[in-house]
Amino acid sequence: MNSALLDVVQSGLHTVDLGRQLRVGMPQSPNHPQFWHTLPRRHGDMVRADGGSAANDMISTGTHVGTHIDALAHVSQDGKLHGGANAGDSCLGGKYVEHGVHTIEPMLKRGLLLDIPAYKGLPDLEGGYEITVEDLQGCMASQDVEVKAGDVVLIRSGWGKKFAEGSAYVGGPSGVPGISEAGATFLAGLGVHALGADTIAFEMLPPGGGHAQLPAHRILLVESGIYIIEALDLEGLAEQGLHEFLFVLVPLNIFGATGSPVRPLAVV
Ligand code: UVW
Repeated sequence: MNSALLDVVQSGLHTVDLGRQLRVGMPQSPNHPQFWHTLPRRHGDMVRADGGSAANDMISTGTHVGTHIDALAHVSQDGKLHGGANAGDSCLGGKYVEHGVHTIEPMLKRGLLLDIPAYKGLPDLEGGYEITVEDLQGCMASQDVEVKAGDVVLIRSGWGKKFAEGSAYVGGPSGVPGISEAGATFLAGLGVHALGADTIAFEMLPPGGGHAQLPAHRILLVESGIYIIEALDLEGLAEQGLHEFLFVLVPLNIFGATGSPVRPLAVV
């Protein structure tokens, strides 16, 4: 092991878990198959001669459930995936060979938190609030951070506090705060590697509008090749005032999948 790296590890690293716990009944987008977890074999069902037994469980889940990453294959526009590939032709035997989640390299990147409510002096943002380019620029200036090409930028709205409230987190009548077309275009122009947020669909959902239109998904996944990470827990970073960190994320290597549950870490 590289001795400088060993020194860093031995000196002790502080990590913040940015992933949500996966639990049956947790809030999730109505667009995706529900998370389910069962225990087909309990202790005692098969007991070995020495008295030992093993419990084994099983999960069934959409890949865009809990904290997760969207692969570029997740969204098409007018039948085309990122780079112009025909979405129909790219799906071979039910697997997106070209832009599936297996094509996402493990991420060890500079991570930045843009804490929008802290910048605006609010406890959190209202449902349906569109985070503007001015908000993003003002927040960067107030935090004294400059977004650079290759960064992973996490946008906090404060909406993540509603995760424990179940359906309130999903939005519905209230909508959900987030960036929209202008914010996505601005951030894509900075050359970021991935963007994330503490909400269910990353981008602003208008009140009552559900997931009818997702312009930021189109701009990021289809037009720009930028990954999206959703349903992050950003409260720990905000509470500790951590705005810059090593961002670590490893998607499950599921061949041809459109996304993957993840448990990202911020390391400082
Ligand atoms: C939404 O529900 C829109 O999330 P995802 O981007 O994972 O489909």
